Order: sequence, then structure tokens, then C-alpha cells
Amino acid sequence: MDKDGGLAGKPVGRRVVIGVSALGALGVAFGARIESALNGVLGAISAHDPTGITSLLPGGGGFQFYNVASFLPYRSDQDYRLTIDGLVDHPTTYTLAELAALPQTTLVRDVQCVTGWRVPNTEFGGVLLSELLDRAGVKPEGKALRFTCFDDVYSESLTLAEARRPDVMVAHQMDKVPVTRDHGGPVRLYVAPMYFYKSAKWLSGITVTDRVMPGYWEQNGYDVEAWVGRSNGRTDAPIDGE
Ligand SMILES: Nc1nc2c(c(=O)[nH]1)N[C@H]1C(S)=C(S)[C@@H](COP(=O)(O)O)O[C@H]1N2
Ligand SMILES: [Mo]
Repeated sequence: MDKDGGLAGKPVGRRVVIGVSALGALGVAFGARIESALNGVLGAISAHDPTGITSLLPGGGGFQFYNVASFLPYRSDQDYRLTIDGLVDHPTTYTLAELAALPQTTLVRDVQCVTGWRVPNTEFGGVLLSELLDRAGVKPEGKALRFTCFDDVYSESLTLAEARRPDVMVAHQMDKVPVTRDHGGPVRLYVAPMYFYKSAKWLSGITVTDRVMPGYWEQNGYDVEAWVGRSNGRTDAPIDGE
């Protein structure tokens, strides 16, 4: 098993193996889930499957919904807030309407989970992270970003240089409709060049820090630098500039 409890069928790095032992206790729970899937309740569990196992079964494919919290987070469009703070000149809290009123960008890329499933040509719409950083004004000591979520458990990180790339955004639309609750709505991060675990769902906070603070999965052995095809034991992809 790997991070998501799935059987990726791809080479994995040593750090991933460390992550698996850290998740040993969870493996027991996953075992029970697999058993129920095989007992014929696949439909019921697939919507909340953090394991990715269902993608390997007939009818699988497309997006898997992942959620490491023990509940399905919810914030209404009206109540949603995104805070940018830390090493910035202008700490700011945005409503969804305020985010939607900023310059908008769309990106069409392949979504790639580190466990192996992939969804080609997925469109994300929202605000470039660089736009939000420019507005907040990053102080000279600011070197990295820490992302937090209103599930109160997930976190992620990027270096400032990564965060300023033109293919990294705060997304409130996915395939031309609002990001659904299951996909991390109203607003999630989208880091197109990296494995999908970098794309924090239910995004609520962006804090500029003086160094990278490894996120949820990275504390369990996954690579902080999660370039698709060039991390987590893979070396197959060409370097496409960063
Ligand atoms: N808050 C939060 N964000 C998260 C996760 C999560 O469990 N919680 N899982 C990550 C992983 S491993 C993947 S593959 C994608 C899955 O996004 P999806 O559920 O929209 O398919 O979200 C990422 N972001
Ligand atoms: Mo993932």
C-alpha cells in the first residue's frame, strides 16, 4: 500500500516506505474497507474512499475523493473566508465574492494523483496565487507558504518561487462549475505541475513563512517537492522549468 492505501503499481521511493509504516495503524482500517467493497457495497464507500482502492475495481476511474478528516467539511459560499497572513505587508481576508472579483485565470491540465489515477484535461478557474501574493506584499524574509484547511487537519506547503508560477492557483471553479464540496469547495488550491496531494482542498489559510513547513502527507514520507514524474520515486518526466 502507499500513501492513499492504494496499490499504485509504480516505483516508490524509500521515503514512501517510511510513510507506510507511519500509517500502519490505518492499514487495519483500510483492510476492513476493502473487505466491505468486495462484499458489494462499493458504491456506498467509493464516494468517501481515501484509499484509492476503488479506482482499481471495475467501474473505477475518474476522480477519487480524498479526505483525511473524519467528517466532510462544509462552508457555505456566504461564510467562506480565505486569510493571507504571516510575513506580508497587508494581511487580508477574502470572501468568495471578493476572490471572484479579482482577475481570473483558467488552466487545463491533467490531474495526477501519486497513487496512479489520472484525469486528463481538467479545467480549473480562479485566481493565480501570484496575484494574491502581490496584493498582500511579501516581506523580504518571506520564503515559503503554508496552506491550511477548514477540515482543521490537512496542510500543504510551497516555496515562494513555486507559488509564483503561472500554473498555481486558488481555484473556485472546476470544469466551469463551482468546486463541489467533495472536491474541496468553495475554494481549493490547484498546483498543476505537482501531484494532486499538493492541491489542498477546503482552503482557508495561506501563511507566508521564512521556511518550508512540510504538510500533512510530507510528514508521512511523501516528497515536499512533488513534481509530477520527477518525485516520489519517479524519474520519467522531463524537467519543464520551474
Ligand atoms: N484538505 C484536504 N486536501 C486534500 C486531501 C485531503 O485529504 N484533505 N487529499 C489530497 C490528495 S492525496 C488528492 S489526490 C487530492 C484529491 O482531490 P479530489 O478529492 O478532489 O479528487 O486532494 C488533495 N488535497
Ligand atoms: Mo492523492
